[in-house]
Amino acid sequence: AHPSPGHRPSTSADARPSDASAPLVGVVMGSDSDWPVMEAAAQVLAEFEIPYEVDVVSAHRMPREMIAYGEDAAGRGLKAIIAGAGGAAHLPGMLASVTPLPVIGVPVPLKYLDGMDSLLSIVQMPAGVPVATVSVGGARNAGLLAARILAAYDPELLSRMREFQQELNDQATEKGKRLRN
Ligand code: RP5
Repeated sequence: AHPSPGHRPSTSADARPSDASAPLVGVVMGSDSDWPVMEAAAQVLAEFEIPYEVDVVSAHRMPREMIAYGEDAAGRGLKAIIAGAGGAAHLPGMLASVTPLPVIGVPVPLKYLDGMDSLLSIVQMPAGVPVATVSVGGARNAGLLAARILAAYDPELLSRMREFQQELNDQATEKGKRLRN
């Protein structure tokens, strides 16, 4: 069965690289309060039938577990990590500091500052430790970026990505047509 949003498809304990359904993307966040934003990343991974896992790994409230998650991620077979956090959003950067995998950061907007605090905390990384930062609340694009990273090595996924892009093109073309008529 393919993962669906809201469903936790696997845990770090049962994920093994040899398992065909082992997660390829880790979707993590600083708190379950980030889930309403982060759900869109999981949703699009499910649409592309990419196995993923979901977890809360707080940089500040559970630093040891957070470091262990980053250190173990590649060995467990993950190919990319999507990390969302709000406010003093250190999770994506800290994970990037301990994993060789690509990390995609999602700035989660909180009650104050419109997510600018989250954005700047995630995007302004020191040289040598990259985090691919999407827009504030841009979890769907984070999922799509992870899909593209995997698609570069997976012809079948690459062709699904091309179809997806064609659909976007068709939809935009259709909107223009409706406006003109
Ligand atoms: C951050 O603090 C989390 O990523 C979340 O965006 C924010 C608030 O967390 P809660 O107080 O709602 O658990 O670390």
